Amino acid sequence: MKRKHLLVAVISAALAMALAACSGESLPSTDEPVVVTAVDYGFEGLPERVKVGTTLALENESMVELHELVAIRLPDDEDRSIDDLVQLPPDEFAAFFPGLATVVIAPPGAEGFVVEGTGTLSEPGRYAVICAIPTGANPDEYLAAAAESDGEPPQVAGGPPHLAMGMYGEITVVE
Ligand SMILES: [Cu+2]
Repeated sequence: MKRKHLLVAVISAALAMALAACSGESLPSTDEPVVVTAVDYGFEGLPERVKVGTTLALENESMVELHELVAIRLPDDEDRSIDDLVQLPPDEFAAFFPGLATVVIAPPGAEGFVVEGTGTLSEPGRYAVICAIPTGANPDEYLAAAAESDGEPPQVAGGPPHLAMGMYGEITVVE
């Protein structure tokens, strides 16, 4: 009899957990920043969905490359995939720049610091997340140029932007 009770309890608990998993997705808390890790060349730990008010932090695990996390809110009627969007010619992709929400930049092996916005995604919607640092750019040179460029993308020597190497993703921000 006791065994049976235990079994019922275990099954009920399992069922409750399964139901919880189905009904409410568990989104990260907005109390703490969600830490995204930059590697050569990609974002790790980028959540698919977050709540409004979530702050993104960036940690750069590369020992070579400077990385950034640029979050751009896409227009509501934009339904192309992020894979399609990053293939667009640069001048067409630039049409999304007015939706720029935040930029966090992180030197090699270091934590990031915010250079645009606050790191917080405060409007619901779909966001493209990209890194546009030129491949192989000298981190110090880039940071110095960025400090003087007044918000424009700094012009420094380097190869294609990291997003062309696959360093991009997307986040959906929900109420
Ligand atoms: Cu990068």
